[in-house]
Amino acid sequence: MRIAILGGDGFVGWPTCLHLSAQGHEVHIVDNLSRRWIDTELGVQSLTPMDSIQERCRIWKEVSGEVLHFHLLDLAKEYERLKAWLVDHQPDAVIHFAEQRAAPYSMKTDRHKVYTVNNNVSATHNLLAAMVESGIDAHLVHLGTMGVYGYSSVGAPIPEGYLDIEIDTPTGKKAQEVLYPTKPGSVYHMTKSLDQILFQFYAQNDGLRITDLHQGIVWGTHTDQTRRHDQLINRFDYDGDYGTVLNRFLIQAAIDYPLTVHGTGGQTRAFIHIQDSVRCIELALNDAPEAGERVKIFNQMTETHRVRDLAELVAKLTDAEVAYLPNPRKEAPENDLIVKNDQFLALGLDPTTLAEGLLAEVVDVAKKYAHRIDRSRVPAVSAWTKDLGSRVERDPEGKSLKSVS
Ligand code: NAD
Ligand code: USQ
Repeated sequence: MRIAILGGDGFVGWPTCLHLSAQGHEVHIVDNLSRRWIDTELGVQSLTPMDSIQERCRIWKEVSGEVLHFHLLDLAKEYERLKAWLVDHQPDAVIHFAEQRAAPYSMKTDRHKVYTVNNNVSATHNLLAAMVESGIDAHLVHLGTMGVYGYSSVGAPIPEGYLDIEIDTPTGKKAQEVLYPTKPGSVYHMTKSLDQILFQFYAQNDGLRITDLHQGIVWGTHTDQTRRHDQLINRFDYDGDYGTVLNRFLIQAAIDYPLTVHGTGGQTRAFIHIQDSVRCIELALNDAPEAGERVKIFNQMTETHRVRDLAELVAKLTDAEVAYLPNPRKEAPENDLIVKNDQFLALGLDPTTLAEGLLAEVVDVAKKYAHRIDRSRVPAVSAWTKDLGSRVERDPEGKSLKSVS
């Protein structure tokens, strides 16, 4: 297949490009490199030394003999170029990662809220309109999030996108299928909820073939392909805005920094290893809906864990200390989460679980590059509201942060 990978320079996008290229697909990376600019804005860098995208593509050609094509294009701001690109390249599939993906970044200031909504919603809508207008017949696979559902403890498993309900009508009860109600917990997660409505409209109105992957928190760093050469290494975010919880605990353990549990750590979240993430995308690509079919929605996760249990697990493995800190986010102190992922299991996903070997691999990568870590950027200081912000202090050593009683 000829596959356009939008956002292919990112944390999930890059290993996906390598995985699909290794399978013989013709891969085109489309990215505006905004994520690299955001590192500059925040004054942080990936734990791992990332080469330029052009250099990464050159190394992949040397290692595998396969060509990766790179196109610098902003989906949100360059609608006409995007449309012309689709007409010129006629991809069979489009994988859409190209959004601002950090909840803390999206809540930093009003400017960051506006940027996240403008970037993410415009990117998705421009793509949909351009796909219709260009007349290409491509399967669109979008990376959405488990966070569209919210994390309430309803006690029943979260289904894969749709909920069967009964409504009362004057002539009796009628069955209906609706999108599972959204309850986003940040401006970023809200943009993914808005994306869902855009997909529903374009599937029903224009017959676009769309798959939306509601992904959990991705952890790990290496895949089979990124291990093939030092310069193919994936990005690894550790800072308080872009670092995600399990990866952060692992690097914190590696640099002897207390594990930063927010609140009581009672939040339960869905997780997936990066190797499974790229495999799921491959499975979804090969299971495209027909034109006129409703949007296919998969829950792309393999297990759920409570944040404090993860901290205890990492602490046990590495002798790290655990710090219970004021939570900068507005979120339930405790929640349960049961999630269905039957569709991927039926398609052949063999889940990678939180094996000690894989956890240790991330700690080893972090130790190797520990000299690149700026400890002052570890604390999560972006607050959901001003009063929460006043409780959060930045301390490079993580020692004097106020603890929650
Ligand atoms: P990332 O920030 O590392 O990568 C996103 C890429 O998209 C970057 O290379 C960025 O430059 C590019 N991009 C952003 N806006 C663009 C635009 N307007 N035009 C062109 N390119 C643009 O993020 P990631 O961790 O790789 O996540 C990829 C996708 O998966 C995101 O949509 C995210 O919401 C979703 N997701 C990620 C996780 C996770 O844990 N990382 C979990 C669930 C879902
Ligand atoms: N947390 C801590 N300590 C930390 C960092 C986070 O306790 O040092 C807590 C947070 O308060 C939250 C949970 O861990 O309760 C998860 O936070 P996170 O930053 O790991 O994940 P989140 O903000 O939800 O976002 C990440 C990705 C996003 C993706 C989402 C999937 O950045 O792109 O959509 O995971 S999900 O969480 O399933 O919605």
